[in-house]
Amino acid sequence: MNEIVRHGDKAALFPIHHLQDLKRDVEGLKANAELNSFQQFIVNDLYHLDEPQDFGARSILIVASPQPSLLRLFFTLEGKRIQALLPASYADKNRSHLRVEDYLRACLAANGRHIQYAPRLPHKLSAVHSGLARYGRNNITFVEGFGSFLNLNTFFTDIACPEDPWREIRAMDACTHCQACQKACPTGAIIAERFLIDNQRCLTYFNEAGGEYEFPAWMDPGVHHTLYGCLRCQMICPQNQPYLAREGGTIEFDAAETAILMQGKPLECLPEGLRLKVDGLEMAEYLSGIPRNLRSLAAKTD
Ligand code: B12
Ligand code: SF4
Ligand code: SF4
Repeated sequence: MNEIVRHGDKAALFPIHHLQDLKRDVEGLKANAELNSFQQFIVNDLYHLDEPQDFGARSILIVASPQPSLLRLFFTLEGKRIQALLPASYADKNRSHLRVEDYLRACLAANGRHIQYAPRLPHKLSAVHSGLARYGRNNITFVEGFGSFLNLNTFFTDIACPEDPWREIRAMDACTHCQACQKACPTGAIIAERFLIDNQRCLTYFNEAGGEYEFPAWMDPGVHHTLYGCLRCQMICPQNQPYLAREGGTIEFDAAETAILMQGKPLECLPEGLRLKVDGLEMAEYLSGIPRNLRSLAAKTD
């Protein structure tokens, strides 16, 4: 834990037997909540709640790594300079667990202990049960000192867990009399009647999708503000106000680079300079949707 704090992260550890409780939660959700097809896919196919076979796991470690709030990207399309925000957590999405794994392995190797990345555990549910985080009404989790601007990573470990921090899931007290995120959600994904959002209305669900998908007809063209992802329910949240000013910087894509990105080609087809820039932002998996998203942003600022 000292090592984790030394690296600027926060974490909690809970005994492996709570995997059964996570399973029960998920079964309860399946039985009691009306899940849309994407939620059914997540709970049935994406989650993987079995113990690793390679070593005797004794606990689950959940690590929160703080991120800046956003990055400001600029593109030049048909002579016009367009701003596209990027939630900064995307730019560290796949690397954050490697960084955490690196420093943890170095520290644990001396004690003969193991860790194994567990990307298919429900991160938010684990973080909230462990006491590390609380749910917000926007269904994103908040960690004290970080707000909701963070990446969560879970790991199986064979570290003994002398204390059991497990608790019932809770929303932030601040949500009791607040509906700011619900009102700010541009697509009506945050619902007044129930806590679980309709993730098939979340702007992110649409703008992370591949270029073969168009935005639905019901979506207001004015909603777009990011290259992908969405910041509305996080930026409006009073609990995030102390962290908003911590931006990750500005990155410019000139007219030639924008023109190449507008072709929607994969990473390996990009010239080296642009490839490095795209890779640095972990944008590779979203390249095919970028032409659609940039066109929508350009149309908006007309
Ligand atoms: C699939 C996915 C998506 C999908 C679906 C999101 C969704 N809300 O279902 C899409 C592509 C839309 C998406 C969007 C985003 N995502 Co995402 N996503 C995931 C992923 C892979 C699984 C999420 C999931 O389990 N959904 C299924 C639902 C059922 O689970 P849940 O949201 O936890 O729902 C629980 C609550 O509703 C609770 N509940 C129900 N009733 C009640 C009542 C009360 C009172 C309480 C307290 C709780 C409660 O029970 C449910 C679970 O049992 C995780 C990574 C992972 N492996 O966990 C990242 C993850 C959740 N995403 C993340 C992020 C950052 C985002 C975005 C902010 C990206 C952006 N736009 O910038 C948005 C946020 C959208 C939102 N409001 O949720 C981060 C969250 C970090 C954080 N601070 O919490 C994660 C953890 C990735 C990571 N490694 O860091 N995401
Ligand atoms: S905006 Fe208000 S209701 Fe939404 S997560 Fe933040 S405190 Fe909770
Ligand atoms: S990320 Fe955007 S679209 Fe999704 S719930 Fe939050 S405000 Fe709504």
